[in-house]
Formats: sequence, structure tokens, C-alpha cells
Amino acid sequence: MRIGRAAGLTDPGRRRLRNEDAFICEPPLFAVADGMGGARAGEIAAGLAATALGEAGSEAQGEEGVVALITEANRRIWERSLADPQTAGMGTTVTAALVDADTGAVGIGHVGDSRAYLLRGGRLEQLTTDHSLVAELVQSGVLTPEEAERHPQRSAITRALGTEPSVEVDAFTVQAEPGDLFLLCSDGLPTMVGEDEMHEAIERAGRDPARAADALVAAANEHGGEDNVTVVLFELLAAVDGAEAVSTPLPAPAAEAVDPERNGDPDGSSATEESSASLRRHGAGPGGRIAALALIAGVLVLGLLALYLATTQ
Ligand SMILES: [Mn+2]
Repeated sequence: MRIGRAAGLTDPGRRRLRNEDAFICEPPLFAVADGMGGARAGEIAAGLAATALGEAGSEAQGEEGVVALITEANRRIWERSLADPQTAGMGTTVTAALVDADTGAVGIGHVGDSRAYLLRGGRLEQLTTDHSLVAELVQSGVLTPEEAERHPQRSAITRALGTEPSVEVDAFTVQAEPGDLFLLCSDGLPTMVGEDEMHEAIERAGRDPARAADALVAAANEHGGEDNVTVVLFELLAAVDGAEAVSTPLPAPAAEAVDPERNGDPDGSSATEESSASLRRHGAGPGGRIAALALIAGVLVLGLLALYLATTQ
């Protein structure tokens, strides 16, 4: 598996003067934070969360990695709020995804009411459960989901990052499939735009993360834009494992020979179809093209690394 296109976008909306949301779109890490607190405290809290997550480097892995990152962000916001009375009580939501491209495991952690969704096949599914008053009332059967959407207290959250010395992070792992599109968003999106309309906007954008981000933010603003709105989208694709396979001839007879043995094994046959489809896609181009692209990418990475080292010294 590999991470394909990714995009993030934040917008103050139509009613708020400031934008207290923040996001990270730095593959393999993606996150959305929605700050709260008086003066500029919400902005500071969300910014601290994004910075703390962004500094993680590549050591963090999987679900535990996400929890460690969020826990560290909590510590920083809490300590800052103790040191700076103007920011006392500030906090932020956070929803973060850390992708392990090798295994296709997507670790997701969250605190508050920023959400993660997954578009797989033809279905958009909400992955996270809000830590909010209305979500708890829906869970206990007091409110219907429809009532919760219009509830005046719908933005009251029951868990936040940075408001206490420690925080309980909800975390889980999604085993990604090729073609999966993940969406992280602040509550400014789902409070303005229904799930069906979100899904339609992404489809109309051809599932292109950058175009979908524009369309989702535009939809939130068309519906009133009552809150800051932030979206991060990223796709997961099948690994370009054709590198070795491309240099060898297309094993079409082998695929046929496999069929009788695997009769009645849908997994086996679909895997065969998938790999031969992948071979067809890349088979026409010489293996040299992929090698050249890899070389260019390698040179770019080295250049960026040199630049980074030069600027940090
Ligand atoms: Mn919000």
C-alpha cells in the first residue's frame, strides 16, 4: 500500500472573525485540531497541538504512536496554560491519522468532536464517535441522531486536549484497502453539511483530495458557514510493486494455470486478477521509467534533506 494524493484546507467560515482550527497534512501523518478558549487561546491550543504532532518525526508508528503523539500534545498545551494565565482553560479537539504504508494499517486517535470518515467503495462511513454532549445523549437514547444535528448544545464537547494534565485518547486501527479515501474534519463541516451531501461533493470532485477539500469547504459556507471548517483528505493506493514484475514477461499463462486450483477461493482469484491488472497497467511502459522516477524522487529527497539540515543548523 502507498499513500496517494493528499490535501488539507481550512477556512474561517462566514460568522467567525478568527480561525481557531489547525491541520497537518504531512504524509504519513494527518490531523485536524479545533481550538477553544477565550481571547486567542483556542488558536494557541490548536496550533500547539498541530506543532507537537508535526514534530513527531518518523519514530511514531501505528495506533500506539498516535496515542503517544496526542498525549505529548496534551502535556504541552496543559503546561503552557499553567505558565500563561491568559490561556488558562484553553483546549482543543484533535483527530489524527498515522499511516503505515508498508502494512496498510491506519492508526487513528481522537479527542473531542473532530471526526474521521472513510470513503470505501460507494459508502462514506463515520469512523470516530464524538466526545460530545449530544453524542452521549444519542448513545443513551435520549436524542435521535437527527435531533442531535439541530441541538443548540451540539458543539459542547465532553473531552478536550490540554484542559487537564492527562487525557484519555480513543484510538483504533483501520486496515486500509486500495482506493480508500480518508477524511478528517472539524465540526464546522458536519454541523453544516449532511453526510449524503458530503459524500456527493467528494464524488463530484472525482475523489480528488484537493478538489474535494474545496468542494466540502464551499458546501459548509453555502449552508451558513457558522463555524471554522477544516478538512484533510488522503487516499491509499495499491503499492507500485510492479517494479520487479514489470521487468519479467507478463505471466499470463500462469494466471490461467492458477484458476483451476483456486476454484471457489474468491480471495485467491481476486488477488490474481488484481496483480495481473496491475501488470497490465504498468506492463506497457518499460521498467526504466519507474527506475528513472525513483531516481528523480531520491535526488529530490536528498536535496530537501540537505536544505533542511542547512536551515536547522
Ligand atoms: Mn468548531
